[in-house]
Amino acid sequence: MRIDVVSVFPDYLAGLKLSLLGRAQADGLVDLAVHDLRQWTHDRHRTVDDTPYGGGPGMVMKPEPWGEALDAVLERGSAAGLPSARLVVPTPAGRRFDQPTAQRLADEPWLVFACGRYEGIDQRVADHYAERLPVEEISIGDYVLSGGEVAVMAIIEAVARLLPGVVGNPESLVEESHAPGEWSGLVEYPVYTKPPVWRGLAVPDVLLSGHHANVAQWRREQARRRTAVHRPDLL
Ligand code: 6GU
Repeated sequence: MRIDVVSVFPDYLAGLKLSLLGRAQADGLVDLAVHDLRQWTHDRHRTVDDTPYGGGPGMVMKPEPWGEALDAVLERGSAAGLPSARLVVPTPAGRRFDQPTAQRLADEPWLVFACGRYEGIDQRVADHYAERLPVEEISIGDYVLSGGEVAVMAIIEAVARLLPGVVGNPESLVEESHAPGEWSGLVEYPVYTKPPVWRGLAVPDVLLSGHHANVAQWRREQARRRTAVHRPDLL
């Protein structure tokens, strides 16, 4: 999968070079490029924002640098022979991101992320590109971040670990929270490792019993209990 990210804080995305995602890039499973939006400004102050039409607080990102940036990124990818891109615009006003959305994005060959800052990007940018390719405005939850960078990191991490070969043992994707299949609609059961007693707290006996059916039943009960307490909306 090819991923392009455009941001005024490209260094923010440096974390994507680490851990599982760093390995995925080294292995050639993910080809990730981060671009500085200010490359596509032409004034001395490298201006990317301006006051909102209609008044109100804050600043809005100007459309011209975004147009030049996205044209360049899309042109480069097409020239390299990539099939069509999907543009993702992170915004608290977007559609809520969830595991099915992560799976749907993981099935795409090429994702381009446009990270807004301030009060957001001039709406004409999303509207213009929607005439040229699929565009999705996505929110990662009901709270406000100062910019799209952290949201994009969350989305990319959720998407990349679904790509074949990125997670070493694909079975670990099966029983985790929000996974599709027999565990769908339940958050994950609690997990334990050695030692058997830590600070006076013992690992539940059933997990040491070696009785697989009882372990499976206990885990399902625990997943249901946790879901009822933490996420009654899922039941
Ligand atoms: Cl995608 N962006 C920003 N700035 N805030 C958010 C968000 C995105 N999702 C939730 N809050």
